[in-house]
Amino acid sequence: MPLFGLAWPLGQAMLKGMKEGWRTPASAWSVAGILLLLVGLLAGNRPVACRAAEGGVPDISREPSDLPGPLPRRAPKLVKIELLARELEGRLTDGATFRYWTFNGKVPGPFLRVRVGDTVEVRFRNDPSSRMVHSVDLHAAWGYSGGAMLSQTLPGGERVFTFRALNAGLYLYHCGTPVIAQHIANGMYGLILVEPAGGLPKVDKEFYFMEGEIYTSGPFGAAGPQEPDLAKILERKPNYYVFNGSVGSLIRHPLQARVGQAVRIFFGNAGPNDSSNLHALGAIFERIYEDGSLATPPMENSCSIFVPAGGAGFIEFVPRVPGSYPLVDHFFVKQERGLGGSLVVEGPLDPSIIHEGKAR
Ligand SMILES: [Cu+2]
Repeated sequence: MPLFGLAWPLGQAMLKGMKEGWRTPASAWSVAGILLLLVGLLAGNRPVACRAAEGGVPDISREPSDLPGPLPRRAPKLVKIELLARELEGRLTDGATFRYWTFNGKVPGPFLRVRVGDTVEVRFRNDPSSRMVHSVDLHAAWGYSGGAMLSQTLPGGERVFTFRALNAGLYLYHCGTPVIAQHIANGMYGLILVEPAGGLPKVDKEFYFMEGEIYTSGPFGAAGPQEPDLAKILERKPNYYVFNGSVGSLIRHPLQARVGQAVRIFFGNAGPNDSSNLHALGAIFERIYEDGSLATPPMENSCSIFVPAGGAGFIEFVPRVPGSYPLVDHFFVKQERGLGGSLVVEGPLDPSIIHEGKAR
């Protein structure tokens, strides 16, 4: 069985690590926990017995303006974060649903915002209705697989761990439960920003969205409830590419700004397999923070940002011309598989920047 074939070596590696001494009472996965995790993995591939009605399925996509604002200037402090693993049927596209695995019921999970030096207490719960073990691996945390070793949680359970945010930057977080690629593909990802001591430069508008792949039992466009398809994940053959978890989410809820406003977009690529080449047709990104790094000066003036699978980055620019800017991955075939969004800019047009016809 291919699934067990993957899970078994992972379990063995964990047991080996425990024997070699990195185990502490607070950090170890118990042998019983690993066995339950494997049971959960196997159970997770069974057909779903109970489905939500097609008409009443929730929209799991987070709106791109749904993120907390900049932190006030302050000294490092204790910050408490709550994450809830929830599995739920959601709208994938018109006429099709998908059984998502989420943080807090939305894709991506909440935008987490802390300051460098903060102590971050993470309370991780797995909803009683879940059928899988879940966890969280925050790339902003040092050690213990970013907390994944401290947060493997059975349905109905709760774990708490605490880390100190040592390195400023923008980082991915994701479920760290094997088969990790499946937990990511099903929707368990988000971003955490560790602000530098002085914060980021002030802008007028901030947005947050992520690209991801979805692997469904039926082909692209198939109607009805769709099951996650692990075999297609392993073959790297996604049926869908999406922004914020579902087809058309950033068209129904576009990014909105005005001419002359300073805009910042926090962008992550969940993958789990493919890299991303974010581009907005007709826009030029004026500052590009590749790999989410705040330790080096941003690159200036580029039309796209490259984000590897599991990476994050952000861009800043001032829209100069009103209109609708399609948000795409310049690997354009993805647009034929569901990807797409829109930045809508309102305001006056300066025809000296662009106009139809001969130069005036
Ligand atoms: Cu998970």
